[in-house]
Amino acid sequence: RTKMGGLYMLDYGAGNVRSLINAVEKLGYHIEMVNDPADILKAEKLIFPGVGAFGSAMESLVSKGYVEPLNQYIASGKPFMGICVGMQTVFEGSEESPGVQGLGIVPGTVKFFSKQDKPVPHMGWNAASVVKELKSEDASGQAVNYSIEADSVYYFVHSYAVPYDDSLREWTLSTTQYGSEIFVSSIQKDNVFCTQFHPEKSGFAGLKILRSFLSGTGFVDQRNVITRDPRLISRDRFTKRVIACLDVRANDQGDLVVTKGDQYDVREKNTEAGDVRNLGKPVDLARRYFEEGADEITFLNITSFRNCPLADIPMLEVLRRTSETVFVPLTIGGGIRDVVDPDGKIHPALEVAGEYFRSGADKVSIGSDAVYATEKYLASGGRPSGDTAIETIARAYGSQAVVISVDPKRIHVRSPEDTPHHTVKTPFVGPKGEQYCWYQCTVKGGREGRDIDVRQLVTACEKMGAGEILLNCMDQDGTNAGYDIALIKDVREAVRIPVVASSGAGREQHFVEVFRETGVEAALAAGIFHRKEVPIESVKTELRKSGVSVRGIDE
Ligand code: 1PR
Repeated sequence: RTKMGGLYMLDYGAGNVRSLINAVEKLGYHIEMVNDPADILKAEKLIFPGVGAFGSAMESLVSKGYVEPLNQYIASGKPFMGICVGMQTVFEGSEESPGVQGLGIVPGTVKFFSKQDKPVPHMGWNAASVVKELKSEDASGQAVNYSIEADSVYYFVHSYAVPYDDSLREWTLSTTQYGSEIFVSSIQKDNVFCTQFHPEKSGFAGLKILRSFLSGTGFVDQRNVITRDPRLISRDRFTKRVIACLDVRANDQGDLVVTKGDQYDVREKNTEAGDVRNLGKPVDLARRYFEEGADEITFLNITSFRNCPLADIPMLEVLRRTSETVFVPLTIGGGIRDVVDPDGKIHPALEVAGEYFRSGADKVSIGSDAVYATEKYLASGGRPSGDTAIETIARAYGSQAVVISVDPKRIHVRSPEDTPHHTVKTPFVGPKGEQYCWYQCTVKGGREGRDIDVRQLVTACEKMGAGEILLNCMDQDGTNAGYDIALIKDVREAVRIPVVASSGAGREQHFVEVFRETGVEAALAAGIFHRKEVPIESVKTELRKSGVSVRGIDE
């Protein structure tokens, strides 16, 4: 391990910084946490990975007495790197938190993305077009672009950004286009380097950027830099995501294994005992999928409804170990709700989620509890109560960190008039030839159906602050027969947040079909990857051939 003295991270405890620590350590550096204002002035290099809302980030800086030393540090010319909200705080303010003053090092205000032409948050992989280059080799040897490359894409997750305009020209290192908006995706001037995207979550391409910051001198002489007009080179290169999902549970011997059901039944049918199907070890499989090009990994702890003490320690350990080798976003689902320890101690869902974020999760996925929250929401005539898991977690960690996992089941009807629920015309006709169905929400891993439909659930959850929908379909799960296109299309049209299609993928063409016909942002599969029937790379090759933009494997 290269010991670089004086590398510090400014953390105020608002989310997943473990991934950044792991990324830095993987690159051979040791990083220390800032514990008090004096540490900031001691630092030789400083990284500020902001998470959560702009206002709470600034409030933490103020209350901890970090603002003054931070300004002093930056003015001293020592290398500074801000990530995501850490970048936003160097501006003057943000529409997210009106009236809250930013550090004001860079002129301009962070603005909300327009939802007119695209889902918000901007969550996924997009390019960063670098607009600065060196006139000649810089004497310091620092690459002006910090290894941001034209043909790579990087992981973004945010609802607010700084729109590009010419007053920002001297600060803008790269711009990114999302829909019709061009925003500043990284800034660089003298010793300041910030990215709106997450290098620690951007695979090998992101690690290169971190390495460039860590190993470089961190200072670029501005007299040596030329800037191009971003509007001439921008185009939207937002990609569709391919997600590998690992259903995890303890087998009958008590070991955590990756399992996979057929329509949610995970027990072997050909053994007398009906053992839990074992498809591998969670940490190893996640690493394999990362290396094979998965854009995201989702873990679902599928038996979490059988009360287990906080925080199902083995699952936390799985996350911690996974985040040491996997540098793409990690989602964890199963058991995100208020839990009661065997000794009666209550842990609110917010605390449970916090444990997962600190262990390396970027998002939590809520299943059963989202159904109960929706029931409560509907019963109160559509008024959010403010105290559900969705709301409390979204408030503290941001909407982008809250995924709703939906486990619907088809209920066939002859005609839409036969049910008060929202129906869809389905090619999967019912036992009596019914051509319509409504999608019933279930809880407890599909064991119990409730009287609400998927449309009710997703629209209510969006209002309560969820940032993404993970849309399963119990009837398709494990069938390899393709996604339920009608269901997915219906949900895609009902909400503005990103939707992940799930259940039923059996071959490459199914991914092409689901993206083309529904417009979803991501498609998830489990069985075909676990059984090595279809490699992730061939899914992406097929998608690319069909004109769907996807991230390549960058190493
Ligand atoms: O209710 O918040 O504790 O969450 C429980 C979570 O566990 C939910 O996200 C629920 O979807 C999941 N879950 C519970 N039981 C099962 C089961 O299979 N018995 N897994 C289960 C559902 C998830 C799917 C699967 C796709 C793709 N499986 O995401 O990975 O259908 O499969 P395929 O590509 O092989 O067709 P809570």
